Amino acid sequence: MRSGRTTLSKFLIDQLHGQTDQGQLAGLLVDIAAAIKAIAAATAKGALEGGHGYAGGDNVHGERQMQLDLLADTLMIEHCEWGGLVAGMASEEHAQPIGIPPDVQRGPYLLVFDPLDGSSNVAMNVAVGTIFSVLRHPHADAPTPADFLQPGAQQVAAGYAIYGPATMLVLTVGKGTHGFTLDREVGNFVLTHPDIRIPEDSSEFAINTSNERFWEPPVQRYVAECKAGASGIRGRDFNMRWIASMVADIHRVLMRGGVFMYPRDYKDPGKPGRLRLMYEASPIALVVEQAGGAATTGRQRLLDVRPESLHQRVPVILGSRHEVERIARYHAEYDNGTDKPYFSPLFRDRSLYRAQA
Ligand code: AFP
Repeated sequence: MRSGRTTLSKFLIDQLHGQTDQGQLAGLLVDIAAAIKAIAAATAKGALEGGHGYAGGDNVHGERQMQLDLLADTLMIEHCEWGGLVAGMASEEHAQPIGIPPDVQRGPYLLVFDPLDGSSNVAMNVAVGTIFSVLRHPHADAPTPADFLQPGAQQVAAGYAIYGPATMLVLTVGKGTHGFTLDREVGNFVLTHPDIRIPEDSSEFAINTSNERFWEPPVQRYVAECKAGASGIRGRDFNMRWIASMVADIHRVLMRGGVFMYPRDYKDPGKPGRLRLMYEASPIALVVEQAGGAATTGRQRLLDVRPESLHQRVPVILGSRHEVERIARYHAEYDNGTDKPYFSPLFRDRSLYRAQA
């Protein structure tokens, strides 16, 4: 690594050295970082400019769109569409992929993003974030929606920004996970958290326990064992955190370990999970795996899930490797009927719980 402060650009020159698309991938990540700086500036204004309220409509998922959702979405598009580096983009805020302007050269990448994750928390001044995923565009023609439907393992880069007390950018290009802090005076992202490693063991879990009655038995079993603490089979006390802003919950897991769960539940049987595969689960799964953690639906490695649609939802369990492996084992034991009689047979056989991830 070069001497002095390592800025994002310097870091990318070193990380991507020798890669044939070094300049292009670095260029796109720098464009994304520029968008993130602009979104950071907008979120930091708080209510001062009156732009933090409800935008007056719903997005494609029927969720209330906040003014900042729309602004962040526009900023991502504007910063990334002109560089000749993307062939198309897809955003949580758009039903269909976003084309690039007709007079701009098509680039080799597809960019998928959630412009402002956790935006329902903005009014409470809770940390929010941006999540992004970079895929290779598989051919030279204009992309079709099907071109975006690549499993997370094929991502060439992924990451997130967190707009907290400090703005941080955490990313991976498949060579570890690295964190940068925005130096606001200078306007640079500076490498402050090289090679983040998630501890393999942890005594902290994050889940919205108000949904407990809707969870599948393996998740109920895991959380019940954590809550039993030192007097239960885990033999130690666990702590719980839930910020309800995925990026903030994930950032804590990266910084000190833990397991984050938004599992399958039957609150709304039509949805196999709350979080979206392509611009929430897959990019975060790559970041977590590259930091030594694990990421699963409970029944399948998240990075192996092949998307069937752009806005597909998926169960998400990720973080400290040994805890995630335990939860995956509980799912397997439940599915093949070898788990302890933790729940009554009547409960076990409910068909809703038998659906596959
Ligand atoms: P918003 O972007 O609509 O605020 O949703 C954020 C989120 O998808 C994710 O960041 C949280 O983990 C999750 O919602 C929290 O959901 P609950 O309110 O159901 O706990």
